[in-house]
Amino acid sequence: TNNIITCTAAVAWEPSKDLQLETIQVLPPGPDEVRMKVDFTGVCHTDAYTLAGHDSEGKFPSILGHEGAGVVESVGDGVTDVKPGDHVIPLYTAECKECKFCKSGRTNLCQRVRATQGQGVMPDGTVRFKCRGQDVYHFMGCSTFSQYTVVSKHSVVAVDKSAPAEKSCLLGCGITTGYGAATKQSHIKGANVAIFGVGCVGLAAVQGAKAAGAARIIAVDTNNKKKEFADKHGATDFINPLEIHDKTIQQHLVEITDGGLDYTFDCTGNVGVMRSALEACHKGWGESIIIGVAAAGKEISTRPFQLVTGRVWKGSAFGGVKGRSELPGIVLDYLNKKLDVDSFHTHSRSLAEINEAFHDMHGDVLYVDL
Ligand code: NAD
Ligand code: DAO
Ligand code: ZN
Ligand code: ZN
Repeated sequence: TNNIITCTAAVAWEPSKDLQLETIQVLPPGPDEVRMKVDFTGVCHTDAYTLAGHDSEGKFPSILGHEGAGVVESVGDGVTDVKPGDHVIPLYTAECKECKFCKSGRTNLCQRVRATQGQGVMPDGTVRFKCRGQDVYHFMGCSTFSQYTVVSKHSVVAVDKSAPAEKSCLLGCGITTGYGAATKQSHIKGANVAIFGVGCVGLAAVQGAKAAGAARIIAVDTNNKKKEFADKHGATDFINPLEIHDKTIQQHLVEITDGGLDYTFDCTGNVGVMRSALEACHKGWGESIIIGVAAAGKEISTRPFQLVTGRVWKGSAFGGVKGRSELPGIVLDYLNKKLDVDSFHTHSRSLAEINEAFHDMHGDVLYVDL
């Protein structure tokens, strides 16, 4: 089908302004491209960050959104892995299976479409969105705040049709990020773990740690309202660092865990928390995984002796998950009730209310009905 689709999208015209509902034109998919109907999308802090103008790669006007689910409408030449009618999740971390990164077996950070994705264009350097006669940029290779979008074939995966899209969209970013980061740590079975920040990402990490058989799972959050959620997802302890006096949170954690944690995860994006998480690790082997994204220009620090004495500082994006190879299995974990996704779905809104969804995000996980 070589037609142009006319539909509605929420367009980010300029930084710090509300998104504007617009009638847009979505061009047909080119070679190696997929056009999909977006049924549902989540709203993530990264969308808000870019809209606020903090993202150096942020381009305007653009269509934001990267946590979506929907159905393939049409495909361009050279697309064999998905077909019209397939239920799909777009991937902001692509997987081409052919580049040096994909073939390394050591990372999920495919670089095949990375440069153009960062510039807000398709791999051929052009865009598939038009609004009021103007080109509109893509975002993170996904642009899910539109009823239809076009993505690279490397940036989309078909998943089980029985997964409800208003839930499975959440696997496009936050939940997979936390769950993947925890389940991919090779020695987490029987381990003592601390998770700093139990929002969407941190709670999913709690679930991953539990699923992988961690012994003790300590949730650390400055908001006491998160205790109930942490307990429900499998945390064994909850600590509010604001209630620890006369010592640091890392000193307290080291004391109550006979020398420190085997694994810690930062799910806050706060560089001070990242330091605490590293220093709460057990001497000799404890590993701290940075998941949170710090504000532009922020730097981490610790005394190098922390690393000399065996603690390891590392990080991951999208939970280290290879989207096309591994996300269908995570959707099955959800369908088989090994992974709870339903409880992350707290609010429903129409596309017309997307700005309200942004304004509400600071307390809750949201998704938008397109
Ligand atoms: P969220 O706002 O839902 O959760 C953050 C939690 O941290 C909240 O519960 C908050 O109370 C808690 N917190 C804040 N300051 C704290 C402190 N000093 N000590 C302890 N807890 C504190 O956010 P989220 O959606 O879960 O995302 C978490 C982070 O992960 C963000 O920085 C986000 O940008 C990042 N992220 C990273 C990836 C990745 O691929 N690496 C993907 C998605 C999101
Ligand atoms: O440079 O190859 C790369 C990948 C960069 C993307 C890393 C994503 C980090 C987390 C994004 C925030 C959540 C959407
Ligand atoms: Zn996100
Ligand atoms: Zn690749």
